[in-house]
Amino acid sequence: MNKQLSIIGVPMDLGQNRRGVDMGPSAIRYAGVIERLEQLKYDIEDLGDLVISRPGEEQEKKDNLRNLEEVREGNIKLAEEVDKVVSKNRFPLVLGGDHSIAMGTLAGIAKHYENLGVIWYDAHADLNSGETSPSGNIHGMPLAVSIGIGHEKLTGIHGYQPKIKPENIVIIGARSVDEGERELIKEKGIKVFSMHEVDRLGMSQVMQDSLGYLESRNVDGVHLSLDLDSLDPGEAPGVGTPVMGGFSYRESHLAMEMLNESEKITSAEFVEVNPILDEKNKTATMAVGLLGSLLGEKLK
Ligand code: 5AB
Ligand code: MN
Ligand code: MN
Ligand code: MN
Repeated sequence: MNKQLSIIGVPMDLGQNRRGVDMGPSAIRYAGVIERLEQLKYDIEDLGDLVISRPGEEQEKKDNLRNLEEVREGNIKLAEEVDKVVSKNRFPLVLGGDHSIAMGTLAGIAKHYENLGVIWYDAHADLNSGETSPSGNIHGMPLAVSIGIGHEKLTGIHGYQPKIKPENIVIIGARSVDEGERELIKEKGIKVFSMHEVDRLGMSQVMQDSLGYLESRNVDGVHLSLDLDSLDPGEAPGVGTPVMGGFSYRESHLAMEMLNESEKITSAEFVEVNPILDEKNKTATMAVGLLGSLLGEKLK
């Protein structure tokens, strides 16, 4: 694992319609992320939080894309920051904010790779577009946008597209997938380990298969995009779009440890922590625990 790590907070909540997820970076910082990584002997550069501009007066939701201009603008800034971090050969760690920020993170990272792989650890597939979305919320679209599907104002962020190939994606934990997303998964042959597979095979096998799949794709880097709603809402209640039947903290811990052992992860983002909906900052604390395992915490 690259021990030179840069942290970027992104207080973005415009990709969905529940306030509070913009406080995610603060909550994760408050849960002790920096101290935790310092103990693991990382050389940390904290770039602070990006400034996300608020929408002016209440806007009309054009093309079924809520806050399109502001979400685009925030992601353009994020892509530039992440790009600089990768150019310095540092590991980018992005703290959200809602999941729409994955568009900017991937835009900044992917141009540095020939064949980037992505692990999407989420209760959802985030493969909607304005045409298929039941909500118009852009946090349900970043994976589609990153493979070049969606509004040009989003797919074109950072001046190139697509960012990633659909066959280099592994979705883990999906249990709430919309009709249009299902079709896209089929059409593009996207690899999905839904909750069904995790129940049948167990997390250990699923992680082994996921890593094996990406290896067979000859990826030259792997980005982990971890949405905290992948966890069961009973354990991690501080998320805006909870879906029951999720991962336990222990299962996710194991997943993170296996990713660490693989030494394949080259960038990561932890998103969708909403402290207003949380209980005593539990969800942010879990995010920090998982991050610790991902980045090498071990008992022996
Ligand atoms: B999240 C839903 N598919 O598009 C939609 O939390 C939920 O980033 C999206 O995974 C959830 O609105 C987006 C119903
Ligand atoms: Mn989700
Ligand atoms: Mn998500
Ligand atoms: Mn969510």
